[in-house]
Amino acid sequence: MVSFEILREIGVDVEKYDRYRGCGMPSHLKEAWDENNLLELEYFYRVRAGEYSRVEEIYKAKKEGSVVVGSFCLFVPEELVLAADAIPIGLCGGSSSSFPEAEPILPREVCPLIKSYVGYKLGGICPYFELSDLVVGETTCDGKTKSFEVLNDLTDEEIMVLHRPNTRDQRSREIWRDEIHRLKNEIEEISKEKISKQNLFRGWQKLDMKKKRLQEVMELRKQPNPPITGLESLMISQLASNQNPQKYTEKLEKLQNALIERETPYKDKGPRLLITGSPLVYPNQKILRIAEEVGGRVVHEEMCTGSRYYENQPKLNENQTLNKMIEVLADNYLDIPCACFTGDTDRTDQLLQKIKEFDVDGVIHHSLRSCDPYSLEAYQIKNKLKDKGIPTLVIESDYSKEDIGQLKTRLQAFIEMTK
Ligand code: BJ8
Repeated sequence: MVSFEILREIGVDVEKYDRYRGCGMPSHLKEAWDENNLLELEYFYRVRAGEYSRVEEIYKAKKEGSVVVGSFCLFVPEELVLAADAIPIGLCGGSSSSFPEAEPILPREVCPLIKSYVGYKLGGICPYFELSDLVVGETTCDGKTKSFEVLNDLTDEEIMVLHRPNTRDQRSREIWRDEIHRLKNEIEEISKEKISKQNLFRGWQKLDMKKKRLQEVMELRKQPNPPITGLESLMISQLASNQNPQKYTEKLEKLQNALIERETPYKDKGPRLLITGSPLVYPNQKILRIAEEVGGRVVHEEMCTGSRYYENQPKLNENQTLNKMIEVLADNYLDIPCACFTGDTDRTDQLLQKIKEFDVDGVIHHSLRSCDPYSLEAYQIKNKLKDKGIPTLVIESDYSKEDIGQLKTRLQAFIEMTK
């Protein structure tokens, strides 16, 4: 556990932090651990329970001159941050415990993810926010875009906003490459480190190792009897963007070896499910947890806290110029299959490919309440999957407990139908 002295020193409101931190080990995970414990999963459970925090490690690194770059979205390339020997960190945004801080300011119906991170910052509750020397936002959905203005107005946080185009045509690619150059310049300025092609390549290598390992672990779920549950997998993916890359990769390696020997923890052969849509940000596991509690086996998460994070890694090589590397990086990031794009928004083909690879019986399309990009694409995706004979359940939810009963009923009925 991190000491309150450190938290106080970095600017966290310790009293609120203590009151609001709701990220301890929830009972469903404790039960899962008691039933299926595997030594190689212990690290992930402990991080999930808030027992191992990175605050102290980052605090010490900062004392030695490192800088921290916080972000909320996959569109911010961690490679550039690592290239400057800086620390990339995903910021808090998955819990309703910070809502009371944001509610007096934001409209009632705003997306819970946005309400959550705005609340974390306004309340001074997220230590990673307070440790960040640079916070990078992005123009993805309108809610996020405007929320950074609110934070800029109400806090002393200077948020750099990356202008992500809404399409992927050539003109948009040029604009986006310029934006990535702008980010590189900003990181160089705050870190006082010049990003050379050598250190960009090294930064990329670190990340590539981590993402490849994560992908290999997740692909073990293609087996008829997956050696790891959806709940365990989500817990691991949710931690991917804020753990020490080297340590996380080592833990994944050990886990991968252990999973090769492990028998499936699933007691029943329930339908194999794929979940797609808005991200399930730590510690939110509601939908996936219920889907497995009522008998489903979630074998793939097509979301930013899932395969969008580790798939389609850019391929850099040492013979490329720095400009070429940045171009490859930028193009690759622009290809992240987020529903915020228009023009080629049809993500159905990619989903169909995954449905085949993971032998999926049914799809859960999840959107966070008030999330327009995902709730609007749901109709399109459901119809197209229906034409291919894939049952799809469209669910809208938030961070509250109020809809648990209703979700159980709907997921149970869906699983029965899929069987
Ligand atoms: S790359 S999915 S992390 S934008 S849920 S705030 S879209 S209203 S999170 Fe996302 Fe980047 Fe895309 Fe991934 Fe808006 Fe929807 Fe809220 Fe969202």
